Amino acid sequence: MRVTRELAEQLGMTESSRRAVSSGVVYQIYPRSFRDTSGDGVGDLPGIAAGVAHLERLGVDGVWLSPIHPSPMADFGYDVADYTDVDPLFGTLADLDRLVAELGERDISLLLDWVPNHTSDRHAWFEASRSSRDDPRRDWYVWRDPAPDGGPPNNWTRHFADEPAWTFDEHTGQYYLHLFLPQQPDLNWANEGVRDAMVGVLRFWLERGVAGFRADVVHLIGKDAALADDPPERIGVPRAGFHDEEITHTYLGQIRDVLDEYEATMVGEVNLPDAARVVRYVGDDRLPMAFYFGLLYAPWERDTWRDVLAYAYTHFDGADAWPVWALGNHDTPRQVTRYGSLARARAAAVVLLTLRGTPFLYAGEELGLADAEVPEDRVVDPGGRDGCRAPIPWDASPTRGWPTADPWLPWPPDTDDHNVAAQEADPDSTLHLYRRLIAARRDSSALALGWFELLDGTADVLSYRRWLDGDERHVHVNFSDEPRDIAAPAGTVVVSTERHREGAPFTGHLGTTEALVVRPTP
Ligand code: TEU
Repeated sequence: MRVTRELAEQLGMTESSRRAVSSGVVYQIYPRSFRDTSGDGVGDLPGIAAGVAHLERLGVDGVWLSPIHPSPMADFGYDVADYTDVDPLFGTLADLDRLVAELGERDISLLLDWVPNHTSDRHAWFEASRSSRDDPRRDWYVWRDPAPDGGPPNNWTRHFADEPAWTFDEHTGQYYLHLFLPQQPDLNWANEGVRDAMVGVLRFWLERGVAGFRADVVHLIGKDAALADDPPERIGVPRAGFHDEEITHTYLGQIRDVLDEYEATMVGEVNLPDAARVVRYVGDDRLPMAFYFGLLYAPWERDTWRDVLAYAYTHFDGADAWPVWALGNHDTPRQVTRYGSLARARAAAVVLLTLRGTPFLYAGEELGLADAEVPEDRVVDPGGRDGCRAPIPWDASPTRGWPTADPWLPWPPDTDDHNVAAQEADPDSTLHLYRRLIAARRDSSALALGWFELLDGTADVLSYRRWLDGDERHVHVNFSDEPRDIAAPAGTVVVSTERHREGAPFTGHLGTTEALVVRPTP
């Protein structure tokens, strides 16, 4: 739902919230896996353009692309070697321009992935930086002398392995910091040249008509100059889960000024477990919005979901911040795999698409995909995340609508039923459930913009209401694998995981793992 300035004013929304809401429902594409046109078994930009009709029918308002820039692919694009170009694997700048136009014609905006914390070790900035201690780019990265024993400068642990976050550079005799792979050196945001260069990167893409960005691990960019040791209980814990420095908010202020010039948006990946910390990254002088991953990491348990929602809204509503929710992404096993059943994944989708906050979908979840089983000899990701990155099946043919039957990763399971064409043909499919949910959200100001309040519900059933002015919806989710009857206000079923119930009166009965949206009787 697009929110004009006038409507935002009427509703008393902050500018940050208005811009966040305006991106509606966002669909994440992992470009390697969406659709291939070149025949090399890796998805590409013309492939995404060929798939826009699917996005339009789904009804999404925005698309976020995981990185498409030139990269040695040590972390599959999250190691950027050039921020202002497109990797030939994915196509050309002209392909990107065409995609922006194709999406724009359908009123879908494009968000790129901006990776501000680190570059590739093959980026020209890092090659210069490591060439000599006197190079003007030396200070663009975080270099430190060895500890007195010759070991790393502090006890920080990197991601993806229980190893130091430092690599020694023989040539210049110092260590450089990398919170992720050694091929992903951390930039030094304390250096003004780095900040200006990154602003230049944002401008480059905003000038080309991009609507905004997803900012990769943006909470990591500020570093305390002392780089003090972690306390003993944190040794071995990668920093991305707790690193939280005040100075980052100042850097985000400079970023926000640029976004504001273009009326652009940004969603920060602030991977902190405490919503109270995450909201501090959101506001009119910092990020327009930030992911909150409380539900992404929650097991399929009614009490846990209830607690996460209660705590999150206390902090987000309390700070007048608009949350961003996701149940899947390219780093996390898919919902069907995590919860252990398609029925639960479908019920979870009802929650995702009826929350207060912007929902992000991960390509393939609308098809009910599970993770691919990746045999050992085909494992490619250093972080063990290949399963959720399997290619999207477009039909049931041997090549699943791709030019090759053997793409870069194995297919997900059950592609006979779980492909775009088959799901399209079956009105009871997960794809149609997602479409009905997105349409219901668009049709109801209570669902799109309204307030959130938990209702009492019965054990095993999560119940909440959304409302705005005269519009109201109730959501009931049966977390148990048996039917449940609850005492709830009567109304009409608007959307259900059991399609045959839609349009019928709601009397408090919920089938096995059923989730539904009710318009209460006034
Ligand atoms: O992810 C950050 C992050 O915290 C993840 O490493 C996550 O904790 C892990 O994957 C769980 O298995 C972002 C990107 O989404 C990820 O793909 C990149 O690898 C990472 O940053 C480095 O850029």
